[in-house]
Parts: sequence; C-alpha cells; structure tokens
Amino acid sequence: MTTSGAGSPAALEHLAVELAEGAAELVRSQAHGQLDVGAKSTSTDLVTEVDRAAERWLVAELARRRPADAVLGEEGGGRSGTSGVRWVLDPIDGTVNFVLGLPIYAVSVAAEVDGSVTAGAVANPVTGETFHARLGGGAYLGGQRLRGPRDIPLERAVVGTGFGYDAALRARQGAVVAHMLPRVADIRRLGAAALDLCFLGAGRIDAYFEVALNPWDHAAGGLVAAEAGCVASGLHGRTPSATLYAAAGPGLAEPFFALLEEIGADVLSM
Ligand code: LIP
Repeated sequence: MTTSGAGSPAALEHLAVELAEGAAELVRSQAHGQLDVGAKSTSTDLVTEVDRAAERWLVAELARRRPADAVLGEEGGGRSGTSGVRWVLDPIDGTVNFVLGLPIYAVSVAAEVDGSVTAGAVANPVTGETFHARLGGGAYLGGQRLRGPRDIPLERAVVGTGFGYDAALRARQGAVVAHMLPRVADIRRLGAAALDLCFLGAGRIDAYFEVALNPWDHAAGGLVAAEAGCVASGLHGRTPSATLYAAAGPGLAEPFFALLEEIGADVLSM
C-alpha cells in the first residue's frame, strides 16, 4: 500500500526517466570543458563540479515538481519530506570514468515509497541509453523489455564487480577476485555500479557483486535487474546491503552466491 500523495509507480517511473535524462543532458553539455576535480573520502574518490551541478539541478526539479518528497543525494543535496516518497540520486555514477572520458558512467534516479524502491531510471549521457523500471512493471532499455542474463553454468559466467576507495578494503577485494577468477569465465570491472546492474538486467554480464556500495549506487540499477528477473542477495540468506550486493539470473544465482560464500566475499578485512 503506498502512502497517500506518492503517485502511481508508473508516474514515478516516468518522472525518474525525465529527471535522469535531463541531468544526463546537463552532464553531456559539460563533459568536454575544463573539469574542476576534487576528492572526497580518499584521493581516488573523485567528485567534479559537474557532479554537483547535476545534483543541484535534480534537487531543484524535485523541489518544483514534488515539493513534499524527501531527497537523498550522493553529493549532499537532500531534504526531508512528508509524502512517504524519497528520491535517491547519484548525479554521476562512475565519476572516475567521467573524468577519464571512459564512456561508462550514468545519472541514477530512484524513487522509494515507504522505504522500498518503486521506480528508477539510469541514463548514460554518452550512449544515450536509458534503463528504467517500476515495481511489478518490468525493466526496459528505452522501449525494449529486458529479460536478464543467459542461463549458463558458473564456469562460463562473466562477472561484474567493483572496488572501494580504501586501500585496505581493495587488498581484500583483490584477494576475493583472485580466488574467483579460476572458477568463472572472466571478470568485468566497469566502474559504475548503476550500469553494472542495468547491464546484468540486459544480459551484458551474467552476474555482479560488490561490497561497500551506497544506496545511490544500486537503488535504480538494482530495481532494473530485479524487474528483468534477476535475484539479489547479501549472502547467507541476508538481503543485499552495503556489506555486500550480489545479483545473478535465476539459473546462476544459487551456485554464484555459494561461490561468494565459500570465498568469504562479504568479509571486508584480510
Ligand atoms: C562508483 C561505483 C562503482 C565502484 C566505484 C565507485 P561513484 O561510484 O558505482 O561500482 O566500484 O569505486 O564507488 O563514486 O563513481 O559514484
């Protein structure tokens, strides 16, 4: 049951697409200028003035169009609300790729209703691709319905993952990947969790896992993957969380999650 004033999941999805594509246009227009690049949690955790400008635009649009909603933005933009709807924003997921000019970054916009992600959109400013979904309504790339990854055995799986900004955590994550590599076909470290999860839903990778994600990294992409038929887990029967977010197609989920549990992928220290 949705909180009064939430609006329909379809209306929230339509707005998420509009917002993600509008912010993607702003990012695209500023992608080739001189970038003002700063650092956040570590020297490798980058943020640019374009990240901040895109988030300011998103927050202003939401204040105009959904003034009773709460907002949580990666770059600090946010406010409380009274409608039961919270928008979860990553103005540029894959900021390092954006700074380097690697075309794998996206604007991620998700709408939570009473704490559950109900609609979302992920827009890549370079490719013009917009992935979107609503709870129970399926997942789409533009108008094309997404059906999830191939049904293949673990040893043929191409697995997406990512690494944190803290050196000690990266040492642990590297050890996990070293144990995984001989058990799967290959690894892809693409640099943007929101797109990793959308690519899983689109069947461009067969499975995905990452630790230490923030809500804005996975909120919209996680809904796209789920609505494309994928299964998500935090391992050991837990729901996905900042400790670990893993997802795969229904045929691969059980052996993939068992491999992650065997390796101890959710153990963050060496
Ligand atoms: C990125 C994530 C990615 C992770 C990167 C980084 P950001 O988010 O989407 O999956 O591996 O280290 O955290 O910081 O570019 O918004």
